[in-house]
Amino acid sequence: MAKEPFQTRRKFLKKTALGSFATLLGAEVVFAMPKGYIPLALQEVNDPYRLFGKHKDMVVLNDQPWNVESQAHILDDYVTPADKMFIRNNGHIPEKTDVEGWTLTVKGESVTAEKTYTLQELKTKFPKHTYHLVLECGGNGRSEFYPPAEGNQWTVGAVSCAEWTGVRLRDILDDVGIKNNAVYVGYHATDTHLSRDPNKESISRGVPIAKAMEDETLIAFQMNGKDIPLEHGYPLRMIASGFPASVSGKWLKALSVRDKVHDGEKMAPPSYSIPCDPVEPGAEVPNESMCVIEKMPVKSLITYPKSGAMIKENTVLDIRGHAWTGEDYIEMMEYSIDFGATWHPCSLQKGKNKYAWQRFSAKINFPKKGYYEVWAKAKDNTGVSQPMLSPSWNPKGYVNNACHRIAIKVT
Ligand SMILES: Nc1nc2c(c(=O)[nH]1)N[C@H]1C(S)=C(S)[C@@H](COP(=O)(O)O)O[C@H]1N2
Ligand SMILES: [Mo]
Repeated sequence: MAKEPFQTRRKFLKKTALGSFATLLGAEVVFAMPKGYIPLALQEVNDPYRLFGKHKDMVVLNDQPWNVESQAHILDDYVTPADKMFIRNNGHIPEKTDVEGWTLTVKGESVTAEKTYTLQELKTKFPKHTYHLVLECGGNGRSEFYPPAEGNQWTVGAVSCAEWTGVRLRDILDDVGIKNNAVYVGYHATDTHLSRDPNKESISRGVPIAKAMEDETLIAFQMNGKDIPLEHGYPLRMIASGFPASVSGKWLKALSVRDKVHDGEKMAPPSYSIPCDPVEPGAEVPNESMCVIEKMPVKSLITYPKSGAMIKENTVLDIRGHAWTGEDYIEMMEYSIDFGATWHPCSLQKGKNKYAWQRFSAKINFPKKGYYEVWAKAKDNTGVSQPMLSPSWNPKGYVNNACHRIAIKVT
């Protein structure tokens, strides 16, 4: 067990005085679990008050481009507030945004005629819908793969579930008129390529036509009842929950309705792709043997308490968190305090709508003093559950849905 620097402890005490969970538990954070946890003192070097107004426990993974991760214990809200939402960029955030003159153009081989809407037209012409939707980066959990995969070393915090308001992509496509041969809808955005080459797009992905037609696939202009924050796509973005969040294009300017799989930037393998057939860890996989990720796997996160909490013997520990899946819904949630030897049910709520995460909670009694890990495991309505170890090693480190675990010490 690593000793904490004095700094960290002092800051921690300052925080508990503000009435955080620790007073409730009579707890103090004494160690870090799981791997990848960054002590408070180091995070504060980032000066978070300067950074997009994000919560001070957010972790900056990269600033060229900006990639900022949340953490399990700050994702406790049922509706993720803007300040606790991870940021994932492939290029530079647009510097100038002309909202007054903002338009969305729908084009491509499979539209009957190209059509352009102003922002105002979009907001007034079509019915508005609000959904509570998970956005999870395909690379969330990458840091746990061995051999390591290159890329942002997300631990567990590249996930959010905010309320998104907008119009259905389907309603727009119906209004434009699309041909029977439509296969895919690709997005085009205004962020700048890392090289600053104006002729290059930083990312231009999209969804198969069936996904584009779903009720919950939105062209959104509000998040949690307000304008979308700039770093999350202001003034317009696509939201297609259930797929890797890379399909949810921010700063949306155009859509291409394609008669083939969209071939935009970062559409083709190895981007957002995994081996079509399982490979051994460390294998080299040619692009032809990689398949683009669609549905995201069953997953869950313990959001309370924070890993490393200490409790007194004979006290009940309340845990809670969220569970979600790329399709259908979570039917059962279980926890273990003996490394998976025995499992016990959690109570589990329904989500507000499809693709919303679902709240779970449990009351845990520990049999005696000592060190414990609480593990959580979700199961969907088709009987598919989460693996306990990082599954299906893949060269780019995507879709790790291993059980989340936190450390607890009973004294
Ligand atoms: N235009 C644009 N859209 C984008 C990206 C981007 O770099 N540019 N990143 C994608 C990726 S990889 C993810 S995980 C999500 C992250 O959304 P957030 O930053 O709002 O959390 O946005 C997606 N949409
Ligand atoms: Mo992502």
